[in-house]
Amino acid sequence: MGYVKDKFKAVADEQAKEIKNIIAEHGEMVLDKVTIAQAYQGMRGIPGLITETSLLDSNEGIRFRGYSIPELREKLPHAEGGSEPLPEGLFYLMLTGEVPTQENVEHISATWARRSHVPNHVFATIEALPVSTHPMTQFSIAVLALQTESKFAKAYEEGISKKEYWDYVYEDTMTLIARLPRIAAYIYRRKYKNGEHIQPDGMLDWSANFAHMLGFDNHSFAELMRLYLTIHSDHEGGNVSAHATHLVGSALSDPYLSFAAGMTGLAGPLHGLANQEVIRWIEELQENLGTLEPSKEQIAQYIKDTLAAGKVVPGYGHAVLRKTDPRFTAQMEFAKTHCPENPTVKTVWNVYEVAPAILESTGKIKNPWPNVDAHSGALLKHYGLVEEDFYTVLFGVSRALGVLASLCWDRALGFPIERPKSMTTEWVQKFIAKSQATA
Ligand code: HAX
Repeated sequence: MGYVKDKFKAVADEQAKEIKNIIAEHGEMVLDKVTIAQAYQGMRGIPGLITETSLLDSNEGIRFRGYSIPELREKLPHAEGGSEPLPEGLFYLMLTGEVPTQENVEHISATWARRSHVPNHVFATIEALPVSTHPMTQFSIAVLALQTESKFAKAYEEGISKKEYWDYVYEDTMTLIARLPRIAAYIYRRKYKNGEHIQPDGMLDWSANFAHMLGFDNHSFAELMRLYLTIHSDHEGGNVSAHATHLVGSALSDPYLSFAAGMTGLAGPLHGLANQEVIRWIEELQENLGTLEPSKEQIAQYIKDTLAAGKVVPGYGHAVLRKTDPRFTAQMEFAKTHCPENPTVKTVWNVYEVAPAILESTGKIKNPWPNVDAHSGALLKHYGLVEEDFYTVLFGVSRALGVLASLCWDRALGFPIERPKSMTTEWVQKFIAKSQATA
């Protein structure tokens, strides 16, 4: 076994013992009540999942194993000459609970580089799709095509003990993460660069190699990718992509199948596709007004028009967060250092100044503050990655780190198949009548 895998197994065994005790001693403790409104309205706030990799506080934002994003930017190892965290380090942290050393991170970079070869049939599968196919559809299909490589599926078919599930899921996780940048870059170059593909450079870290294969070899863009791939990785367990991966994985579908489910969820406009929608919305605003830097008054009017047309203002609002998303702030800080004069970046900042008050004044939007997707497009456009319908694929590559680390945990902790109870409205009506009769 590799030493990261050994370490994960040791930490997971300890945690499994801990959980056994918790269930034995406190298993009957009630966590919260569940209301009828929650059952109808997206199960908001119902504590019904265990996800070890990160925890979301509605006011403070995400913490990965207890570390906030500013702390991660400082504590996780950086690339030589860089100052942004390497996502390899975050993966190690999510998997083991410990901040990695430079050596740990280099070990993961090297492991992923070694495993990054994508079989030809995956490229052939992508090529079979019309070039016009949305990149997220191509990406999800490519992940499914790669499922032929699943060690878990093979081992399960041959017959393995439950105790070994985690091992094969771990192996699939490492291979899948290693190959995603190559697949994503292939889709990008196929769709937007006349199929002129760029071979991987095994000497680069995971993010810099991805940037290189996309066709961006400058230092500052590689730094953006390191930050981007770190901050989009995980947002505790209840969001659509994480929950879908976890749910499908609970049926013992292998990591490829489970991750593909997560990606089809990420492709929704209320979730990951919002990053594409945000930049389109901003560019429409610029186009309609005939200026790259509309005034705050013009922006305010445009927001009101968007709301009046019955549309959402993309990049704003969140099901859990109630303050500015620290992932937005991290990108804003990056932009202040690298491209403070970019007009689209400045427009993003001006939207941030006027949108919350307008959204709040509707009286119904619970969180008027920006989320992660409000900023990313402007940064990517600045560096020349202008094809916004590719943006959610970048998000997807990053999201693999969190949801697949969690899948390793799910199997290491022996979590069972997920099966919450559902009701019909007739059942709810009878329940209300019965409760009122006994009251
Ligand atoms: N613009 C306009 N209306 C909004 C809104 C926004 N940005 N955010 C919420 N609302 C509306 C909702 O549509 C809902 O309206 P109805 O009652 O008429 O149905 C009402 O306000 C209450 O919604 P909420 O409780 O505040 O928000 P939800 O938890 O239901 O939804 C969403 C959370 C993120 C889906 C929502 O805020 C939204 O649609 N935002 C815009 C899309 C977006 O940015 N999505 C990305 C979220 C982050 C993420 O997952 N990234 O991948």
